Amino acid sequence: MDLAGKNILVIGLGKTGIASARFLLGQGANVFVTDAKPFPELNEAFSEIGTACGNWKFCEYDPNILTQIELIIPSPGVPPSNMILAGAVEKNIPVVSEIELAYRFLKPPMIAITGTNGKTTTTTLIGNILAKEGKKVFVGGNIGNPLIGYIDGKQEDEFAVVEVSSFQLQWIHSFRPSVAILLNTTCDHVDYHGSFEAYRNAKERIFQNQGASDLAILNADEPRSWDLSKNLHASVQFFSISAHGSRGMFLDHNTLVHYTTQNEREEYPLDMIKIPGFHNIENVMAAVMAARYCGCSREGIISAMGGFKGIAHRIEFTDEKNGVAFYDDSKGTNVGAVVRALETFSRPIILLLGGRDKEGDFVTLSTLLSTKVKELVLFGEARDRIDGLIGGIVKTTKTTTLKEAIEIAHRHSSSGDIVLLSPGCASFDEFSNYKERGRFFKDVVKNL
Ligand code: UMA
Repeated sequence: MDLAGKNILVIGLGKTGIASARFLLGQGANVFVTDAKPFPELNEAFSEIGTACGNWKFCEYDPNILTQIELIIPSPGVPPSNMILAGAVEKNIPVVSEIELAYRFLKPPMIAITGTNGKTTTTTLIGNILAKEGKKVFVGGNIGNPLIGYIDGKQEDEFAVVEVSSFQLQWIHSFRPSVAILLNTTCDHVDYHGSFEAYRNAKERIFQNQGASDLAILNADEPRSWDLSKNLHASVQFFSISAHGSRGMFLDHNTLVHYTTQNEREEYPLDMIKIPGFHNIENVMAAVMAARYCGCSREGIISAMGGFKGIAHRIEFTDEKNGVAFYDDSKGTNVGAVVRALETFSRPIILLLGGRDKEGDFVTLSTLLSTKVKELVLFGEARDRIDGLIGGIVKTTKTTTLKEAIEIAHRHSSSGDIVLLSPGCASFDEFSNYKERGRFFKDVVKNL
C-alpha cells in the first residue's frame, strides 16, 4: 500500500490517532488530524505527533474538510454515525481502521481475539504461553497499545497476538488473522453500533477474509456459532463447557478434552486453571487451541497455565475486611460481564452496579439477582434506569458516587459476604477509564 503523497485524515487524537499519524508521516503521507476536543486540550497529542518528521496539519472538526481527503483512519471510539465519517461514506472516500492499515504492513502471523468479554484475559494468556515456549511474541491492540505502533518498529517477533474490538473490525477490508477467536457475543456497545445486530456483524468480520490455511475458533455454546461456522473458509474448532463434540475443546468433568486440528485426542487437567469462573475455562480453551496451532506443546501449555493468575480489574480479589471479600471487576462494563462475575461466586453478593449507561439489558440479570445477590447498590448516571428495570428484585439502595456505593456496601455487609464491583456500565461519568475506576475502588476499600 503506497501512502506517500496521499492526503489522509486521522480522526481522534488518542492512542490510536497519535500512533497512526506518526506511522503515516513515516510513510510520507500528507497527514490531516482532527478531534472533537477543543484545540487547547490537544497540545499533548500535538507534541507527540510533532516529534515525528513530515507534513501534518490540524483541521476543524467538520465534514467540509473532506474535499481534500483521499483516505480516512478513524479512531476506534469514533462511531459510524459521526458526521465526518458518515460524510466520507456518502462521498465514497475510503475509510480504513487502524488495525486494517497495520495489517497491510504486518510481518508476523497474527492471532486475533475478539468477543464481548474475555478478550484481554485470552490475549494475555496466549501471549504468556507463546513466550513461555520461547517464542518471540508481540501482544497488543485494543488491550492498550495500538498495532500500528508495532508496525512502526522492527517487527522481529514470530507471532503478533492482537486483541481487536468491534469498533476496530467495523472498518476492515483485507484484515486476515491466521488464527481468529470469537469468544462470545452478548449485548454491548449498542450506543455506538446502533443495534445488537450491527455490533455482532462487526465482531463476526474477524473471520471474513480467512482462508483454508487459517483457524477460526468459536464458542459452541452460542447457537449463532453453528450457522456462522457453515459460512467460514477457515478450518473451524469449537470450545464448549456444556457439550462434548469432536472438533475442538470440551469440558468433561475435571478434564479438558482437545481434538486437535490433526484429529489427535489430548487431555488437560481442569485444575491447571488458577483463575476463577466458568467464563475463564472458556477463555483458557480458546487460548490452548490457538497456542497448540502455533506449535506450543501440551506440557508447555500446562506449565504456563499454572503461572497465570489473571488480570487486574477482572473479578480481581482486592481485600478482605472482617470476613467480607471485596472484588474489583471494573472491566465488567456490560451486562454479559456482570452475568459472568455473578456466576463465579457461591457466597451472598452485594453488587455495585452503575456508571455511564451503555443501554445494557439489565433485565437479563433478574434470575441471577434473586439467586445470588443479597443487595444491589446502584450509583452513577445509570442508577435510575437500572432501578427502573431491576430495582426491588432484591434490596436496592441508590446513591450518587462510587465511593458512597462502596461505603454503603461495606456498612450493609456481614462476614461471609462478597462485595462485588461489576458495574455493567462505562466509567466515564466519574473516571477517565475503567482502570482508574478499579484503582479507585481498591483505594477506597483499603481505607475502609
Ligand atoms: N474522538 C473524536 N470523535 C469521536 C470520538 C472520539 O474526536 O466521535 C476523539 C476523542 O476526543 C479523543 C480520541 O478520539 O481525543 C480518543 O480516541 P479513542 O476513543 O478511539 O481512544 P484511543 O485512545 O485511541 O483508544 C483506543 C481504544 N478505545 C476505544 O475503543 C474507545 C482503546 O480501547 C484501545 O486500548 C486503544 O485504542 C489501543 O488500541 C479501550 C476500550 O475501552 C480500552 N475499548 C473498548 C472495549 O474494550 O470494550 C472497545
